[in-house]
Amino acid sequence: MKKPASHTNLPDAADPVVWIGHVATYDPDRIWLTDSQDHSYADLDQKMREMAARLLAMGVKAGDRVAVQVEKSREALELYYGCLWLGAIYMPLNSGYTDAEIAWFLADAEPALFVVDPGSHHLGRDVRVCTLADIITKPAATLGERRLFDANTQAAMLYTSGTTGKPKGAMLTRGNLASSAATLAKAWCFTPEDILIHALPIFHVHGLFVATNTVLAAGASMLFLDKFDSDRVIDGFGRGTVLMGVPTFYTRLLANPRLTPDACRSMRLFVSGSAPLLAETHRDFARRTGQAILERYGMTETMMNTSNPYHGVRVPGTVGPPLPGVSLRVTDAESGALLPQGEIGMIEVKGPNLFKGYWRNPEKTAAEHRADGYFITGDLGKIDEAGYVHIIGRGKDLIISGGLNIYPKEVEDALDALPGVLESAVVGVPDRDFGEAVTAIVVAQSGVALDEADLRAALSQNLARFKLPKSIHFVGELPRNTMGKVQKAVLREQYGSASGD
Ligand code: MLC
Ligand code: AMP
Repeated sequence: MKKPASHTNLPDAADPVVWIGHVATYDPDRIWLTDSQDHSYADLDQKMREMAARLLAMGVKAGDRVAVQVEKSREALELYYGCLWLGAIYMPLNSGYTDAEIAWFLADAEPALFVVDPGSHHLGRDVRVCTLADIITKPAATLGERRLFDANTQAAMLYTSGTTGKPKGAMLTRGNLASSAATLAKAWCFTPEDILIHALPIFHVHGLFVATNTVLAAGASMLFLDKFDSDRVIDGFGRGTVLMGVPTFYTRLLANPRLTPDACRSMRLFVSGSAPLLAETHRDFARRTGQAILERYGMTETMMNTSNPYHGVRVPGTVGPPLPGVSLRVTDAESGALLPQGEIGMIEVKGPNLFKGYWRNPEKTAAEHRADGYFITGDLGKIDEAGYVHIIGRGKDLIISGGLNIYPKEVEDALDALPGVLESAVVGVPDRDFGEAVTAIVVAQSGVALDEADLRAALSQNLARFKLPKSIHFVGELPRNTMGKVQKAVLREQYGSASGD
């Protein structure tokens, strides 16, 4: 007899591997993922074990890093779960990263294996490089009993950049993945009947953990699209029930005349996160579809922190109260003193969602935590009388474009290194499509005439395309305050009108 799987009868304190095994045992034919065809939980359980057995045969052990830079595919997810089975650390990398960017991650993480797409220019590097097909066609080793790992064991490593210095590897534990997914499955009322429309990339917390693990925690299914395309997503609304997206998904859906209440008839939940959702987008979407987007707030180091309620009022322009188990406070950024309710300050969080620290970087780990264990997010906000968190701005110099983070310093350094560039400043300006658009203001060396297209082409040698400035302006000098610091607010004001029209 089939026993329905749901978050109410799944084992507690489990992790994604246990959830997969549980559904595969009790409801093996239940669909896990649909791409060009349906794949059941029993298929997934088998593929996960095969991946683990093949990785083992290739010499990968628990604790080894497996770096992965591949296009989105079901096999990539099976590799991720295979790593979890084995206790290897899954390390996804943005498929758009250039050679120069990749070099740093490989040197820092020292992976045992680097998995790439066929034809990748990374083949032949100084690390062991292979493709997914190489793994899948390898003979498998015999898997013994599955080793049990405690919640504090590292499961994944995701690199995040910073205002200064090189990107840091955030060490996420099995407990982080499990607690976050279990909390979200409950908070967002997932059941085995849910079908998530998955249109996010799978190299970030949002698409890789929030989306796929919440589905597993509920024994639900997903419709797996290779990328976001508003028409294909609207096609999916006919049988999907939940969409998770960044705000750009919602502005692009609104721009599609096929978005109607009838088109969304099977959908019960639209979630937005990774970047601020304009209150205007929230209201326009509600007007067009009759559905209130549920906005939540998270980050790589903290997984999910807050969420508007499933039952209850979803307030546009807020990210809702802290999720169960998460403690959140607002402090004075300098002194760390707690601020009275309603005042704007630094958002700090603590809970089972918090990462283990930065890879081989205890100084940075310590610098971003308070003595009592709270993580300093770098986001500025306040808590209103109803307990809802409002994100007011960022204490960190960061641009979020279409849900992807770009640190201006990295783009400025790349520009300044180009011949003929004296100095540069990079700012984010409002953009209808991406929320914020990377804009560069450049001063040429005396007597040199610079060309925008040439600069972009030169930058693209070293920077992923999403980091490239959408526009470059040339000026004689940068505005500076009396301390000599570039006045970015002045530049944002000056170059920030009507972008993205
Ligand atoms: C693509 N481009 C971008 C871009 N995405 N430029 C700036 N910002 C982006 N986000 C570039 C492309 O390289 C191309 O340039 C040009 O812009 C147009 O591309 P496009 O075809 O319009 O892009 P598309 O493929 O449709 O991608 C847009 C997108 C995608 C918004 C659908 O970026 C996306 O899926 N974003 C989601 C990111 C995400 O998952 N974030 C979660 C982080 S986790 P060119 O020059 O090549 O022609 C996190 C924690 C949390 O933050 O809380 O969730
Ligand atoms: P990342 O480092 O890629 O994980 O990005 C995390 C950052 O995204 C956070 O620190 C916030 O600045 C931002 N972010 C995530 N969700 C939201 C949201 N709902 N509203 C505003 N900013 C958000």
